[in-house]
Amino acid sequence: MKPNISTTIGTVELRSCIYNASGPLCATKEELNNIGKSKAGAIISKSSTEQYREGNPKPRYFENELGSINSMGLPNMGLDFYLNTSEELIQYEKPFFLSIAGLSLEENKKMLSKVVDNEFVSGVELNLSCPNVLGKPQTAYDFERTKFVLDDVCKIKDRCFGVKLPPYFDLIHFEQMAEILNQYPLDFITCINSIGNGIIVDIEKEEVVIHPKGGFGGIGGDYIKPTALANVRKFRQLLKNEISVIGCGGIKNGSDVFEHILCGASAVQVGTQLMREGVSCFERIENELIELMKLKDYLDINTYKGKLGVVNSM
Ligand code: HRO
Repeated sequence: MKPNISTTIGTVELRSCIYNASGPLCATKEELNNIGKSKAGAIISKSSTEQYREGNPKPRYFENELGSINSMGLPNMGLDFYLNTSEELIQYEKPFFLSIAGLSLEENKKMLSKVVDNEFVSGVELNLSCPNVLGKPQTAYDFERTKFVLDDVCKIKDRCFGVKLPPYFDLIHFEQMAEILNQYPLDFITCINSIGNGIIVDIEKEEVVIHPKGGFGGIGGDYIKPTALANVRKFRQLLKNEISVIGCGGIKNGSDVFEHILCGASAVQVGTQLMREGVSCFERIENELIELMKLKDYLDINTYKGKLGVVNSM
């Protein structure tokens, strides 16, 4: 029998647990339609602000064989564009998630109130972790502020709703954040956003590789997989069952998906590899995951989700 890789986030059903990360190749109509036509299990938009944004000056994206660095600065078409596009995306018969990243709490509340009138958006991912807007801190590194934001936005949300988190590195921080998240009716968290404010060096030129912020930017790809897996694992252990964990970070093949699911992910998002390979990556990664599950005699992802073993002491 062919293994089943479907999943459910809140009440939203996905045929495949593999889809795109908010960010790469999901800002324009053409890009969103391409994800719709692909084997991705869902479509998520580039994080949206209320108004159109040009983003940071170029060059603002760079990749090498180990991963990527970006300081895009939230280039997007503005909320109305994504709400208007949502109707045409229903032809693909897969969920459409809207990512929002308002530059203030008021902006996020205003955008969420607008979503209430839209019947085509399946769910909302509130980005609390953009590392690249000058002068704006990553909200989810400020625990009190995160609670303040969730208090407000959870009063407005009317459908599947979750937050995109930055990576944490200290076990106490996982506990503090999980304690906050467990107080709210969230359907999911997505972890992780890029690791903020790294640098990649061009040895020949003896220079950084992107322009904004003197070369500092969010790191993605292979560089961040161990950190992503640790965040998925720790939050799965600490969060109530109603909150699904969506894994993001370093996924480029079927075994990467398998690792994220073993750590507790209910679904996974592909970022850097989507930029490299285009939307055909979804079919390839899906086939690789199915082959691996066949080898291991797993008929669906729930049979191994979160079941990562530990090593006994000698
Ligand atoms: O647009 C960006 O610079 C950006 C965003 Cl919003 C984000 O959430 N994560 C990232 O790596 N880049």
